Amino acid sequence: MRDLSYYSVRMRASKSKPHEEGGKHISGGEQLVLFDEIRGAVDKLLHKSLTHSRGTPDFAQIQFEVVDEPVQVISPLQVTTHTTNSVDEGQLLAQNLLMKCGVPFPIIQKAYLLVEEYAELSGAILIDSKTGQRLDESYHNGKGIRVSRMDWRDENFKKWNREIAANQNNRLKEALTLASKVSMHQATVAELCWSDDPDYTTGYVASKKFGYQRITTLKQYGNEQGCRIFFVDSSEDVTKYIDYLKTNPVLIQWEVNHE
Ligand code: WAQ
Ligand code: MG
Ligand code: MG
Ligand code: MG
Repeated sequence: MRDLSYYSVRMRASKSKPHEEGGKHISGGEQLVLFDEIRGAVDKLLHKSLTHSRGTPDFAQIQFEVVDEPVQVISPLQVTTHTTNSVDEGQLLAQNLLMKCGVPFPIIQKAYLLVEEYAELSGAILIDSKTGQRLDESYHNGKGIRVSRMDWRDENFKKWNREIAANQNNRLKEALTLASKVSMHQATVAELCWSDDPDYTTGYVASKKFGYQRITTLKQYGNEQGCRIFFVDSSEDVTKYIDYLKTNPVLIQWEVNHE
């Protein structure tokens, strides 16, 4: 009988040492595929790890495991692109969008201090949207929470891309997949992200209410400092929230006729 289970395939690559020994994070990736697609997924992730603008790794780990939980299928967030002309303009817009999502300005300021303090993360920082306190410090040696077990089937993504985005870009696919999974959870107030890849300056603010708001200049070209922050409603159970981020399998699917 054909195996219809999904498999989570994950990669992490670093330089100098493995992540847990303090090595520099180079690249990570996660996919959710059928058994027959595991080889292709491993190949893709291997290629991603070996050809990265943050450098050549000397440690990498790729693993797969079967996923037992039922896969939840959700729509992608709606995408809006803001073309900005400077980092200042981009950052100001990001802060305004976060405030619209309900994150008070002093908390946003605290978040930016945390980003500078924890420049070398491979996951996301979780911040209490009311107090600015970091919520994930006791997990993963403070390296941040890595959202996993999510994907967007190629065919459906390509259809969406053709009709909506016209922007053949794997990075957008990965980020929108992650942001859609993260914003689905009621504990997420908003997400702020830009890449740690020196050659990519576009980032976004995402939320269930306002969708995926891309901003083209959130940092200077050449800068290797990235950011991924989830502003969290801490009246929710944070341990359960982290478990959702790491283990709940989610597939993105765009329906042509949905509203
Ligand atoms: N879970 C949690 N945090 C992650 C994950 C993950 N699966 N993947 C990356 N991060 C964190 C980690 O700290 C990285 O250093 C940081 O985010 C940046 O990751 O055109 O490419 O993969 O619309 O470099 C956004 C805009 C691009 C895309 C984001 O992030 C677009 C990007 P990167
Ligand atoms: Mg990525
Ligand atoms: Mg990166
Ligand atoms: Mg679970």
